Amino acid sequence: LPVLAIDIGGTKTLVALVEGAKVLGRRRIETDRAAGAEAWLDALAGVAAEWEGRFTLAGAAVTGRITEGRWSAVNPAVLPVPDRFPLVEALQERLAVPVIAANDAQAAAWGEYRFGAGQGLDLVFMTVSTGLGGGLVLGGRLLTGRSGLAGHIGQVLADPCEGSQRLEDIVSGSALARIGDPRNIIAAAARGDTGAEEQIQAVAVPLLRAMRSLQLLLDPDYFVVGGGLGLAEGFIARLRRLAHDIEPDYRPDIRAAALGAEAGLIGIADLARTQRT
Ligand code: BMX
Repeated sequence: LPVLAIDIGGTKTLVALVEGAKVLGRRRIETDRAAGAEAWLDALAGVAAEWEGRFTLAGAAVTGRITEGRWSAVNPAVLPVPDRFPLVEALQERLAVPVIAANDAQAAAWGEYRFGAGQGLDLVFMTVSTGLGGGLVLGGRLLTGRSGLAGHIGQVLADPCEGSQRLEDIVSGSALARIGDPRNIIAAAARGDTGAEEQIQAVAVPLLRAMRSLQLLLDPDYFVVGGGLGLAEGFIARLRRLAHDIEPDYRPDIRAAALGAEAGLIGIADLARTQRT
């Protein structure tokens, strides 16, 4: 039976009916950042009403962390989620079916492992979107960690020896948006504009350095990259080009998310079915 899958990000919310790796129907709404959690859930429940009776389970992949069914922001600048919001309970009230929840990048990592780019292998998923998210599937297991934080690569200090900047402050759609319109910058770089190319490199180089560190820490089979900026034209090709300078054993093998923007939806639907979180 299909699962109602929800993906709440810092910019957009997706609501879908998912069966296996197939998205039977999908709606997109803007995440009204100022409206607050109750309003976000009301909005998505309104959309889900269209499929009432067609699902008996729901899964929510969300930006931020999940601890015992409660939702909190790790970086409120990505989305101002209230502290320890009872997400699972609040969704169960609205949808009247059992609900599971996980971090968005963790869910996407699982989706890619099960149905996408990384089937059966150790993978690190990274989403370069509003923020910078990450998820780890090692030895066939999705790591969520002691308190839901596992995979939060965006929160790692960009330079552990100096300052308190997080990697996400440099590597994310929001970081690029501080310089200019990300769409324009990406298009200009694709045309060969050197200024725009430098601006994208300022994102891509520190991301690749983080991947190199993770390669040494976990030695995964590959890295799967998703997210609006991650999947933008030329971004992964650029990462791969930069990776040529890394010696082969340390070099991350980088792939695009095979499930694209639906990795989180498909992953959380599978987790809901198999109750893995
Ligand atoms: C932030 C953090 C992560 C999330 C990542 C990508 C919050 C609200 N979010 O690092 O939990 O996975 O952003 O999120 O603390 P997105 O909304 O950009 O997809």
